[in-house]
Amino acid sequence: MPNGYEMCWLDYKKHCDVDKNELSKWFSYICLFDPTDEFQVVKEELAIFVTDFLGFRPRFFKVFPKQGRHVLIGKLSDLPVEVNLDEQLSEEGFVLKYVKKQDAEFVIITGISAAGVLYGTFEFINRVRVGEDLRKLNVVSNPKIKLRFLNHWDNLDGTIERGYAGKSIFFSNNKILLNQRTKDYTRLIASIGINSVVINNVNVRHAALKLIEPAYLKRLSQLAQLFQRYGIKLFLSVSFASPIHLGGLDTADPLDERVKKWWKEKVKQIYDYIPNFGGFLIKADSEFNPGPHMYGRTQADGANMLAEALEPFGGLVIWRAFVYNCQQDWRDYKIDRAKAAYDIFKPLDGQFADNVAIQIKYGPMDFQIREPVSPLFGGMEKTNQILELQITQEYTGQQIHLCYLGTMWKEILDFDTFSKGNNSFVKRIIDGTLYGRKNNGIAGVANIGDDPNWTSHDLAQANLWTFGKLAWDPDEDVKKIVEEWIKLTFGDDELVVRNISYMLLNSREVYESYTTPFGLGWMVNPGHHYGPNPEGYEYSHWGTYHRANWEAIGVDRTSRGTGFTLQYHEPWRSIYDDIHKCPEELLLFFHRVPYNFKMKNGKTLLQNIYDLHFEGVEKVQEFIKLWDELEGKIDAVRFSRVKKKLQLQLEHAIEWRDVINTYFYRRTGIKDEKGRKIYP
Ligand code: GCW
Repeated sequence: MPNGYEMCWLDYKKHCDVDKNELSKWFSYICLFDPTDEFQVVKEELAIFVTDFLGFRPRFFKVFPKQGRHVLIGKLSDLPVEVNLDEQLSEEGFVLKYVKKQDAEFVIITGISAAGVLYGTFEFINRVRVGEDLRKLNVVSNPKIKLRFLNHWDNLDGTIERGYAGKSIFFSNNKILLNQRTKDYTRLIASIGINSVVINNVNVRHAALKLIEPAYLKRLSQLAQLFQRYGIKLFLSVSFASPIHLGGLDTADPLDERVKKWWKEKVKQIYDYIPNFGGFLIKADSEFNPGPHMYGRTQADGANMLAEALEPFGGLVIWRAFVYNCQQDWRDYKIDRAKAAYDIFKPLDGQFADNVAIQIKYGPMDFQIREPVSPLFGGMEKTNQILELQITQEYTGQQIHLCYLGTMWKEILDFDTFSKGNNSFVKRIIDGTLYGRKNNGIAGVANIGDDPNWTSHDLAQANLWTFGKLAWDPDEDVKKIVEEWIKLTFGDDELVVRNISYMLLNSREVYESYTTPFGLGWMVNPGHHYGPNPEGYEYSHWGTYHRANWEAIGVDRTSRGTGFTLQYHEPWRSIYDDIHKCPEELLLFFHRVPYNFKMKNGKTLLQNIYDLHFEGVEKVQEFIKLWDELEGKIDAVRFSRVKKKLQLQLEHAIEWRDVINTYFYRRTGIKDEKGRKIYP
């Protein structure tokens, strides 16, 4: 750890069982065709890799060799050999290919752009590390999703909203950090194909309001340059009320000419400093942030005004759909927070400018461990859409609990909205194919901080890795993604791969089982959102109620209740509407259900809740057993770090189990059939 932190899957010293002598033959002579000098970072990466992995410094040549084995790198148009492609290459895509030419053998890394070649280099390194036969290399890979975003919720004082892995790597004491770690961060995320980054919190407060002032723009331009070398664009979260805070205006009304003019000048100034600036991410009219509703204008009025300012420079407006009334009265049974985003945005479909994309949280509420997929995805055919996921584990165990999210994300991506008949999957909306739109994407709220291992829980690195992999290719198999990560991170010992992949792939269901059941959500301590509190949000203004009484629980969101189910296309509308057809894992999201309701396994709802909570704790015990089997097979530092997390998880899972079971027992007076300990 020369710099005081580790490099996750990019630690090239960790390795699988490969013949390094054989491999060295390929790397002693690397041919790099780089007429416009764009491949500095490719060279650097290969140099780090060969030095750390094979133990010598590679040399780079521009002369085409006639014999021997070589790595050959360059843009497709610059290569001295012809590469036949089975598939068309897109701008960021790459090719890895073995070619034999007379007495020489080559593994070729190529693409159309420098970014493509860089992605190819990372992929090539990964394949070498897991021992793939280089003579069989034949890969054409194009990213399916255009905008692959990380959103950081970092504040300028160095804190991170919903961050569980230390302090910000971007900001400290209201200053922008730019150091070796920034560069290594950039390497890490470029290696998983991220091409867009928002570095600051969507809640733009205090010093962050001034990020778009010259005092910060200068340094931001250096950061943007670093990002650019790795194919990444810098975006900023800005306040909709900036014309008031920074421009001295008395309004931020998007239709006011002075406001429009102010933004146009501001955007021009930003591009003077940062010519490749990506654009703005906006949280407007949401949780006390200003927005167009304050002036009686629509979300489209607000977004389009900014879009007009950014358009001449090719900039984008990423506008969040997380708009709802957070000042609700719990006594009001008519209003349903789940309906808000659709109600507000659906009528505006078709009104947003082409350089606006609406960023939609995966579920209609807020990143719970189980929610239905937001109906808004199927509701806006004429609008660019970005799917927002939370990599940081706000409601999913805060990087204390093992909770691998790839399995959940896969379900979301594979969800069929039926908006244009069968196969109208979310992944086909955000890859642009279903609605034929251009500026679509996927965004993950980052789970990293300045902890030595970046994510606090070592196994939470798998979430970041998986996010990148699914953003590149939402059709990729999660099991494969997980196994590759394990091999690159912990090596390829069979037991290591088997146990860790079992733990990861089952962890979401396990976490779900001992926390809130059947899509109910919440039940957490208010504010920090950690630990069980069955009525933590029951009488608050946030609109997140379960309304448990002595005989039933859940909110009726059917056509007979709040009408939320009507926002879905058929057949979902009818399926969710019917208590007997509704997928059971979402039962309490859609229905108000008596505790003695018979579920498909013949047991009552309540007995299922009890059972799941007991079983969940047992599964955590099993995880600990599986982890213990790996002692000595992975390094002691990470072994014991994860062990400690698992022990804490067990302790806290027991707390969840007992609090939730006791809550229901006290509400209902119904005993556990199996007579296990529930506190009276
Ligand atoms: O879930 C809530 C979080 C807030 C967050 C907000 C959002 C950044 O508790 O911390 O604010 O969502 O997504 O805007």
